[in-house]
Amino acid sequence: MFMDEQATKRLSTMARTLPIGSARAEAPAKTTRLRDLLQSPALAFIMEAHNGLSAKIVEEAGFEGVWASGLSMSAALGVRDSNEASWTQVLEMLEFMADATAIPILVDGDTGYGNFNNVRRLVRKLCQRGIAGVCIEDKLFPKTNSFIGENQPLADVDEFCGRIKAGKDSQSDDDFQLVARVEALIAGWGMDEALRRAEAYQRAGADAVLIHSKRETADEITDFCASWGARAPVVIVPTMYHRTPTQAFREAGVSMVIWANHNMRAAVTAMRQVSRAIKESESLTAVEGEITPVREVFELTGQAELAAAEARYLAAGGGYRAILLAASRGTALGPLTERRPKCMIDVRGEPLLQRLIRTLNKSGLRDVTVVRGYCKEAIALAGIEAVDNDRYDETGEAASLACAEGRLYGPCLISYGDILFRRHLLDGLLAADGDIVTVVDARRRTDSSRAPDRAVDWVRCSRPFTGSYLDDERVTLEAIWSDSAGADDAHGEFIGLTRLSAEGAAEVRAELDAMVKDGTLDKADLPELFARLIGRGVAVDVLYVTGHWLDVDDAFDLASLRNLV
Ligand code: SPV
Ligand code: MG
Repeated sequence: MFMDEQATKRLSTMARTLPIGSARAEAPAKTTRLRDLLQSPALAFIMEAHNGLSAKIVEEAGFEGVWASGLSMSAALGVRDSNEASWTQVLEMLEFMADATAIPILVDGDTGYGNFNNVRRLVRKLCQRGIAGVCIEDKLFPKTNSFIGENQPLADVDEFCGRIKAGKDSQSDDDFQLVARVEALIAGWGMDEALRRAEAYQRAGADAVLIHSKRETADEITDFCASWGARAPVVIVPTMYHRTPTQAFREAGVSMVIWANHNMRAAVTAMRQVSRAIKESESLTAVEGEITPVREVFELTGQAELAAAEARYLAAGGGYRAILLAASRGTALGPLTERRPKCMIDVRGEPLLQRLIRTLNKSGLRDVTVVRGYCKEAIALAGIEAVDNDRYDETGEAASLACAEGRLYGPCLISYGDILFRRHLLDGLLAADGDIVTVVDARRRTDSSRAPDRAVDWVRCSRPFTGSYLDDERVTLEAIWSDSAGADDAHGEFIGLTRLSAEGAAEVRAELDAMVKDGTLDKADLPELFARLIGRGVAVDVLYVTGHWLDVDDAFDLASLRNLV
């Protein structure tokens, strides 16, 4: 009985995965998890996937395993389920699926792509690529899908047993699973033949048998299970008899259900709908709200992990992406901004934004995204990525930042596009601890070099600036507000330059999403975004500086900038 063998195998796996003296158990191998799913008395479910993305979605949905369907992988490649895709092309696909997921994959190996020799090589390669098991069917290469035609020829029993033995002898992992698929009912050879074949395949070393039926009811399946008993785990594919309640499979003693092709078919339905809607409307607007946001695709494919790795492995500053908010006109600068946004105002022969980007580049930040809006064509600088906020007239800084949300995967730097700062200030910010760190000018509140009626973004922090050499205590943001009057309780001025780690960027994305949902995004500026973050309990660290930066809001600022630079 297979339960006895199971106990023995389990002991051997424990010996492998728990070295003597080890205090921590390693996660069981994918092969072991598939074996346990097949041998457990509970009914297990695995779900079809046909590439890395769909495999991730299967895992995300909570399934314990993936069925790498031959039909679906072929269809995804645009070919028939008749071995038109070569086995190495399938192997490539499987490698992406195995890399993308932590759950076991049972591969539909069709007939094994030939005779015993092809099965040997297939199993060796599957083990090398981290696949947990293979299912081979007792038909002939090239195969035909079981739901096409009648009286498909079956393999000779002894020849097929040779394929099974060869596969089992070739596995490099003790727990790799070989499932033998019995097509006798599909081919119309009857129940006795199905049982005879299942028995032979189990004796040849198959870890489980898959009994396939194309009837609309599960009678054949339940009859097979009643005669088969518990000789080996039974796997089924209820595509045709989908109306049968799942409880009937439990009661029949089935071990595993394969939901065989439903992600591929769902994708066909969704892709057809979207393609038709876009073709007819010549616009994306109707479908945009109905489909997965690009941001979620980044999340699914692990963009945040890459951003964290960049921070770890690239040289200082090199892992950072800068997002510069440069969508507004700068109306206070009058005719100077008639044909260009204020960030492109000439400052002694060079646009302000170009100077800002040069400072970033010198500190190793070469991945620069500029959010454009007013006179966007005027921002044509080499080496930047442009993202447009075409609603710049009705929206504010937070909405501009949200336009770059696809780039907001940390570590990153957010800056107003109309400020300039000394490089040492940027280097200090890049080196500062914290997931969200913003620069505050402690000197600003007593500065008299600015237009008197100008609104300032004031901040209050956990403690004031001291300037002491010995003072390295953490400072965090406590409040932020705009006011044109002097603010006695402020500790300094928010200058619009902030560093985010990957985690900090995730917090900012979450806040922007919340602002979209509650309808506050369009009108909000950056200080409002920060006020919300701290209101939600997110720590915002402060890096105090005393000067060495400039912003350009009006002619007053521009005059002092031109004098200085
Ligand atoms: C597959 O998913 O490719 C299968 C199952 O082999 S079935 O199409 O039902 O035969
Ligand atoms: Mg198949």
